[in-house]
Amino acid sequence: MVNHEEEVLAPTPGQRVGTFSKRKDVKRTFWLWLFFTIVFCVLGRLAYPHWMPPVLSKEMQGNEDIMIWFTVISAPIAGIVLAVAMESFLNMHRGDTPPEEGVAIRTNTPVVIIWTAGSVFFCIVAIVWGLVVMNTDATKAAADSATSLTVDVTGAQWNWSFFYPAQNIHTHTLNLPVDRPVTFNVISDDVNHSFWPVQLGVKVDANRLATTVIHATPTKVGVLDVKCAELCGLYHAYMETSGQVQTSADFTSWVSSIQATGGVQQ
Ligand SMILES: [Cu+2]
Repeated sequence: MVNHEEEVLAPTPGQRVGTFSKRKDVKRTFWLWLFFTIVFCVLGRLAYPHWMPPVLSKEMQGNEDIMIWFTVISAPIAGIVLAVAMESFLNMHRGDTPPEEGVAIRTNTPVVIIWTAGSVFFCIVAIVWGLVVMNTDATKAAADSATSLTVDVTGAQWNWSFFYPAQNIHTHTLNLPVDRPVTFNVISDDVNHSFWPVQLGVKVDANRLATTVIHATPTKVGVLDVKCAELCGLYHAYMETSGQVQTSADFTSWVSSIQATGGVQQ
């Protein structure tokens, strides 16, 4: 049986979009969305490089690029949430109620389709990009491993120590030559830690009895902070040391100075 009342009143999808887009509150929400989206894009593009630690390696550059572009990609989503919240707040403030002729968003098919397709598209871009960058880094690191500097890293409650096998030196700071790939063999003497040379943009667990390997290629001279990123006991927060990415000549003389004192850094 045909319901004549519904047949007469039900608007076509085109009419629904037309009515929807003419609503004052929808127009205001659109402009608020545009405003917030632009603000987030500008913040992501211009402010992140200042807020993030200095970029001293290819891997850290990859991290920063992903952070910036993920912010830009998610800006429209965050923008619409804030815009709807702000419009609702302003409506409440003015004592307005939504127009009665308005079409509910949750049953508006075009809005639901556009919203879902847009979100799925952004998620797929983010996932594919992340996987490609991770895979490229791993492949590149494997290719570089023949010429790389090796550093054995040991975490223990609550300090880091380093052994450079080719140079035969033991140190408590992490000094590295610029533009030479480094292979870190990471292990723990006791509980689980996580080796995190911040400005190199890599991080890996330090486990007892199992060595984990990670690669990085320093590209710029500068100061390194080495932290533990795994809660490992009472003084976890203080489990940090420093280091430097140095020119090749400075690194060689640093190594020589330690070799001159018996191979153990004072
Ligand atoms: Cu730790």
